Parts: sequence; C-alpha cells; structure tokens
Amino acid sequence: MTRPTVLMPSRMHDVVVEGCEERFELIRLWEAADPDAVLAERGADVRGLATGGHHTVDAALLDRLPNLQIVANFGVGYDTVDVEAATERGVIVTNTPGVLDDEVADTALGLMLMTVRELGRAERYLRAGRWATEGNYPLTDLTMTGRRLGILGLGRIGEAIAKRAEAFKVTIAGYHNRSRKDVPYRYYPSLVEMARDVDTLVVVVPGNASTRHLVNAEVLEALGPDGVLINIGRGTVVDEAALIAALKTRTIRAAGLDVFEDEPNVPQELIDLDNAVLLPHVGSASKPTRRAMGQLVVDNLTTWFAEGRALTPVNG
Ligand code: NAP
Ligand code: 8YV
Repeated sequence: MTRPTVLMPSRMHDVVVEGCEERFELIRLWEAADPDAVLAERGADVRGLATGGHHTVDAALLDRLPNLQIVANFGVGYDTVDVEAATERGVIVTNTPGVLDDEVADTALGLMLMTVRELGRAERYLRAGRWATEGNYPLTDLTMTGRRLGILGLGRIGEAIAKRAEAFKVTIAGYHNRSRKDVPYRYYPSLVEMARDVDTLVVVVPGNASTRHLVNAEVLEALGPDGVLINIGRGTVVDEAALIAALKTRTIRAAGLDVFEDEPNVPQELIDLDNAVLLPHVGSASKPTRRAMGQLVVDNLTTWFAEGRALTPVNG
C-alpha cells in the first residue's frame, strides 16, 4: 500500500520528523531550493500537513493542497492555522492539548514569582558584582502570600495554574471565561469587574479574534497600582502599547510576559522597563514536554490515516 504523503513546511521537533519519516512519505519543504515549485508539482499528492511555531496555514496554502485531509498542529494554541478555511475545505485540524498543562502552569508560577519577587533582577544584581560593592538587594515591594488572583481563561492550563497558586497561599478570587464552569471559584462575566477585584491577573486564553486586546487600557487601569499582569496565553490578547504605557506610568506595578504580539520581536520599550519580566515563549519548552507534544502530532496523523479519526481535533 502507498504511504500517505505528509507535507512539513518548516522543520519540526525530531519526534515529528522521525515519526513521519517512519510512517508516511514526508515532503521536507524547508530543505527545498524552490518550495513553490515543490508545492506546484506535489501539492495534489499531499494528504497531511504537519505544522507548528510561527508558520501560518492560510487559505492560500490550503488551496495549493486540494486533497489535504488533516492539519496536525504542534501546540495547543492553533492561532497560526485558519481553522475556518480548513473546515470549509473539509480538512480536520488537530492540536496538542493536555500533555503540556503542568509544564506551562509551572512556567506561569515561575514567571509570577520572578515578577513579584524580582528574582531575575536580583540575580543580575549579584552577577554584576553589586552585592559585594553595594550591599543587599533592596527588599521587594510585593510578596506572593495573600495575593488575589484572577484568571482570564480557566481552561486546562488555567486550572493547573490555580491549583499551584493555592499552594503559594494565593487567593483565587475568580476567573473570566465566556461561560461559567463547575469549579469552586467565582465566575466573573465581566473582565473589568474581575480586574478591579484582584491584584494579579493571569492571561491564559487562546489567541484569536474573540480575545484580541481583551486586556486593554481600561482593564489595566482597573487592575491598579499594585497590579501584576502575567501573560502566558498569547501576545495578541494584551494591547501591548497600552501595557507599555501602564508600566511606564505605574498604572500597574509590574508584568511578567512569556508571549508577545509580534514574536520573536519584542519592543525595545518593553525591554528597557525595569518592571517587566520577559521570557522568550518558553511555557512548554522542556525536552520531555516537547517530545510528548511531538508524539501527539504523530499519533493524530497516524490514527487519522489508519482509522479515519483524529485524537484531538479542534474542528469536526
Ligand atoms: P483551554 O483548555 O481551551 O482553555 C481556554 C480557556 O479560555 C477556556 O476556559 C475558555 O472558556 C477561555 N476562553 C476562550 N475564549 C475566550 C474569550 N473570548 N473570552 C474569555 N475566555 C475565553 O486551553 P488550554 O489548553 O488551557 O490553553 C490555553 C492557551 O494557552 C492556548 O490556546 C495557548 O494560546 C496558550 N498556551 C501558551 C503556551 C506558552 O508556551 N506560553 C503553552 C501552551 C498554551 P470559554 O470557552 O468558556 O470562553
Ligand atoms: C509552543 C504553545 O511553544 O502549545 C502552545 O500553544 O504556545 C507552546 O506550547 C508552541 O506552540 C510551539 O510552537
């Protein structure tokens, strides 16, 4: 039997490359001298597309793959895939939920600690030799214990963050989703109202049109001068210009960010701020977790071609 042809536009995790090589005919588009010519010649053969990172899967690409059945995305967030265009063409889209919840929640707590207790700045102080010459690092204004946390996006990762935060004696003041969940936390139908009631806002919603700039100047104003914003979801959820202004004027106290509006480009104005902690989108970036994500990409493709069903579809 001929093996299904899978297209990989940019190089992915070894688990995905090797898993696809074993089971499918893999078109390694990133190695092609003329990717356009390869798509023109082989586009109609392609049944599966493996993708991830910043590579976008839009209507124009889908139109070049008329017999495509499945887009397997590396990442639980699939904002780089035009799911509507895929659905219109009868193409199933899968993501990698669940296997990264703990890693991302751990990173969120690390980012919160770094932001509230200034751990990155304190480490830089030591490395610069300032402890010996200038004395102890200044006491931090903020502490974790007793903070009031609001979670924008109480899904799989949001719940894992809430559990960890409770162990740090942080009060879970509530969450804002589009719909109420059966959980022991207060539901806020209004994000601004929640921001007013908390001093720490964690963002862990997907990036899409419905979440774009949900965290705007009004929400930051409501969060207030002791407020800490943590964004581990997507950069597009926060109005970055409004955030920079709020950090500069101390409308809020500090921000810890793992994600940005135009990755990997981070505005110099953010980099220059001493009340921002910035990580290069490392939420899930451990070898074990990335392996598990890669395996789920391969498993989705395998199950689809063997049994006609996907393990973790986001449409259909
Ligand atoms: P999930 O289980 O689907 O949870 C998403 C939550 O967001 C749901 O509770 C959903 O509730 C809420 N939500 C969605 N749209 C909303 C809107 N317009 N307004 C308010 N709430 C909304 O997803 P997850 O697995 O926890 O992942 C969440 C996101 O984290 C991913 O999509 C990804 O963007 C991000 N992420 C980042 C990293 C990183 O490395 N930094 C790693 C993994 C994931 P309702 O449907 O009721 O609104
Ligand atoms: C990955 C993520 O960094 O799963 C997600 O949504 O943001 C991260 O786990 C990313 O998707 C890998 O490209």
